[in-house]
Amino acid sequence: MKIISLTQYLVEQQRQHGNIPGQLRLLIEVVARACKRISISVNKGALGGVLGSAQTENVQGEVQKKLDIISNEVLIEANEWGGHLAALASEEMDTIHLVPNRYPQGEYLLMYDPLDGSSNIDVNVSIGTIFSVLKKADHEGVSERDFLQPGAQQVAAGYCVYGPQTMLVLTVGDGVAMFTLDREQGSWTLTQENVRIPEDTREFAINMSNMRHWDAPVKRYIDECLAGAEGPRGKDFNMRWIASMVADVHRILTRGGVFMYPWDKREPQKPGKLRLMYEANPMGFLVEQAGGAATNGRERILDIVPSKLHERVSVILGSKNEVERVTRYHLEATEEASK
Ligand code: AHM
Ligand code: MG
Repeated sequence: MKIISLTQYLVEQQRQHGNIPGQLRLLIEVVARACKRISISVNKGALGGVLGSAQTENVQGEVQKKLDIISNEVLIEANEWGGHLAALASEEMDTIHLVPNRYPQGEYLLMYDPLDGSSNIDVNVSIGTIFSVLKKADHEGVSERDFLQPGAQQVAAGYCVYGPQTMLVLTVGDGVAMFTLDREQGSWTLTQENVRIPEDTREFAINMSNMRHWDAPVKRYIDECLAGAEGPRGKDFNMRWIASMVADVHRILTRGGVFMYPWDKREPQKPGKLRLMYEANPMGFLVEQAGGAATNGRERILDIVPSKLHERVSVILGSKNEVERVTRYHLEATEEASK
């Protein structure tokens, strides 16, 4: 097998498509290097004293784990000196983080969920880092408002999954590529290109314990899946729920499926659990680039214009035909209600 490193892949992409200028290449390489460091901490687990709660809460009132905080700091330290960023924003920080004055300011804005799947950290189940990159509009200074661009404007997005293998999955708007961390070499090696999600699937991912709180269209879709070969779909479905979006999306990019974290009645004022900027947008971009679809039940995730940094959203993504079906059920319910 011809070994292609992440650097070589990025350089060749720039040569062929001109879509990875120098600052963006540096940004992606720096994020990938930070993920290697996070991976080392994750792998050490109890031996590194990194498991358990940090006894703090983030801006959304969620208890932070030690590894949430460590990963956030690793990503800040890695990114602030390179001259490629104007600012960054993280699921674990209240407001945006500006590049300190002593460093040059770059063109890009980085958003991330430093360690997704927090509830799985202490039980040794796959977790990950998710990131999204936007270009800052060309004007002096930077504020939170610069970040409030729809996901369709992302210039790059990806995640690193810390599982049996550590993998980096990346899009720069020209398909999806996967890299596996070679631990002996300490390098990222291209292991799959042109990732494609099958349009149809027999596998869904949703937290079934919330069933009684779901909206009617979600219930209709899952009921039909559960009815199996004897039901309206005429086929049996399988279910998976890892409770790490990174791991669930990784499975979908690998073999198809539909992932849903819909709005539900537990906290009706919240549009959903997952965050638009750190989770739904980057995953939506990757899934679309692999031939899948991503909506909030009514509109394409990547078309949503955010109104605040930590905005939440209902998420349905994965195999195209299934996502379209769930979205159709939502639209039919709205039409029915307005009659
Ligand atoms: P986190 O960013 O605090 O880890 O929360 C996001 C995670 C997703 O990875 C996953 O899909 C979801 O929360 C699981 O939620 P639940 O425990 O409600 O099933
Ligand atoms: Mg998360």
